[in-house]
Amino acid sequence: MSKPSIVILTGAGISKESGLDTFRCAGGLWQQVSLEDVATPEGFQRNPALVHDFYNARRAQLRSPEIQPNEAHRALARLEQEFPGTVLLVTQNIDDLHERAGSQSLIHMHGELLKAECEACGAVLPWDGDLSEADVCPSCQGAGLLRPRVVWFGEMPLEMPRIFHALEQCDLFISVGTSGNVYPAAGFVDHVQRCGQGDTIELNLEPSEGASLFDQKRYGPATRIVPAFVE
Ligand code: BJW
Repeated sequence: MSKPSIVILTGAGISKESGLDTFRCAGGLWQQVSLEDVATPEGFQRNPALVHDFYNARRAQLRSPEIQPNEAHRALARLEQEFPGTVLLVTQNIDDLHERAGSQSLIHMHGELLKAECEACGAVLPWDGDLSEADVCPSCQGAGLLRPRVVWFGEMPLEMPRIFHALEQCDLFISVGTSGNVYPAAGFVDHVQRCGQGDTIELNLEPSEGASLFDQKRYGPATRIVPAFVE
């Protein structure tokens, strides 16, 4: 890829109007389940069945016909098509709505719901059905060692060197639909301010934790403010 001059970070807020719950909004996922139980390696060790149930239900929901990319996902895909080679989309979301909208220059820094990973051999496999302790890794035949390909608290997010490099080089950093509660993504705006030269803009329903760090801010539902910003 040539130098990405626009880096876009997205979070759960961009998929909210597609019908997927956010984590920290009223009624969000962390009010439905305990994050210590379902989003930490320790929780998975303690009770793998509970963790598989949580991700199996989210995988089934993602595959249901009601869940489709929305105007905000489509606007970001158009931006990439209009300026080929200049956009890097970094999503914290594990859904596949950006891909389905047409984005190609995309990093899933917190993993992908439709993939499994073998804890024994490290193989990463497409996985669109239920996952359980009975499943066997097709690469190494290890049983009971497949886990969702997602990044839990205490684990290293994916492709961090590439992301930090892009943040340092970019002319514009756009943050969409994220609360700014979870690091390292919450620190990207600060990284651009300290180590880069790009302008920074927040597009969100309401001010995030790091809102004061952004040069510009626009607030409202993603399906309204993202297309308006891109057009
Ligand atoms: C709308 C809308 C609409 C609603 N339109 N907007 C300091 C430095 C570094 C690390 C740490 C640190 N302090 C603590 C840590 C450790 C920890 C951490 O951040 N803890 C915090 C709780 C403090 N971080 C980690 O452990 C991470 N690993 C790590 O740090 O490794 C070491 C490292 C250090 C330095 C550099 C590199 C590495 C791993 C974090 C893994 C997070 N995993 C999860 C689960 C993934 C799988 C799954 O989906 O189940 O990721 S947790 C969850 O939170 C998920 C999300 O991606 C993530 C962020 O949530 P997001 O997207 O912001 O959603 P919400 O719900 O919080 O916000 C939604 C927003 O949308 C709101 O603002 C709404 O207003 C808005 N909204 N409707 C527009 N219609």
